Amino acid sequence: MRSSANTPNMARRIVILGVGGTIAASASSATKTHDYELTGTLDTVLAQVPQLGELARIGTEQVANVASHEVDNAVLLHLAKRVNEHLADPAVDGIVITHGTDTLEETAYFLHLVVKSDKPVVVTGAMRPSSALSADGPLNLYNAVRVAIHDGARGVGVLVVLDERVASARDVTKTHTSATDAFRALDSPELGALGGGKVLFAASPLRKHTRDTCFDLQAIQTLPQVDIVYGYQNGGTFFFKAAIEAGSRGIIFAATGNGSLSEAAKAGALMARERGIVFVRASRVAAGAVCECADDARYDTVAAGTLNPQKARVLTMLGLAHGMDTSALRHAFESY
Ligand code: DAS
Repeated sequence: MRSSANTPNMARRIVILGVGGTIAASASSATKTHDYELTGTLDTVLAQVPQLGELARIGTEQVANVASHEVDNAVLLHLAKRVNEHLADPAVDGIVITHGTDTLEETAYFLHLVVKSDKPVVVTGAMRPSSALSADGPLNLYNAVRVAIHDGARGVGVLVVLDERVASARDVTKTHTSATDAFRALDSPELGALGGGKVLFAASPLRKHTRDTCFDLQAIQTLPQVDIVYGYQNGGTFFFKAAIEAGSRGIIFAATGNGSLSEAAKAGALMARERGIVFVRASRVAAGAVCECADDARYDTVAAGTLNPQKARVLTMLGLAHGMDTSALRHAFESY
């Protein structure tokens, strides 16, 4: 493991962007770790971690204040724009984002694909509300800033820091509804860890990200509608029809196993492709890749590889926004 630049650095300026989530929430008692409300703001969170001022010079902006299951494409685009604007400022050395954990991985992967800078971008949150016994938010935020001031966080894309783990936004996913170590990378090594007062980087992402992607938000104002249909026994075609009728430009099928297409899903794929709608085979299984197979040629579908359905949706939205067809999307799923 290599480690360096672990010391506080008051020459560095880190901007913390608040989006909301449990880190800013509170419940009616200290023993209640569910059924809480978003009562605070980024300022409330910062007040719990005065030690941040010993790590770097801190700037703040409340970009939104919502539970992350309410984050929509408009919030996503606004956040990404603000991240790029802050990073273009030579006086800013890195960004930390506080975000709800439910859809944190989607926002982090979106930023991983559209941020145009080598400067560190670290996303964090909390599994327990700020009012809880052993609330995890304050230490997660402190650690996120420690990672953001570390030289090893430059040029490695967007990082997710929770529970003393450092993971790539490409690979990390929420694996537990309540445990503080919910965020894990299931198909690749985590990039590092925090321990013994240090940030220890151990790996680098291999796929393209940030400055090396073809995605440029300056060219787009909105993201196309892409929806996820879940696979299960006895599933029919009506969810595919509903997505098509609702105006989806892409359908992600969270299929069983290795992206298996049931007869109903094959009919859904044919209906979609006849209308020019992209159809991506992902999997409801937590780990492992959905591999390209003969059905992709038969039904003109795209295999999601190791992207889970919610991240496949993010990549498909960006691909469609940049005019990609099925074949270009296949390439994107291999590259990003
Ligand atoms: N309230 C949920 C959210 O905003 C959960 C959380 O943040 O942990 O995503």
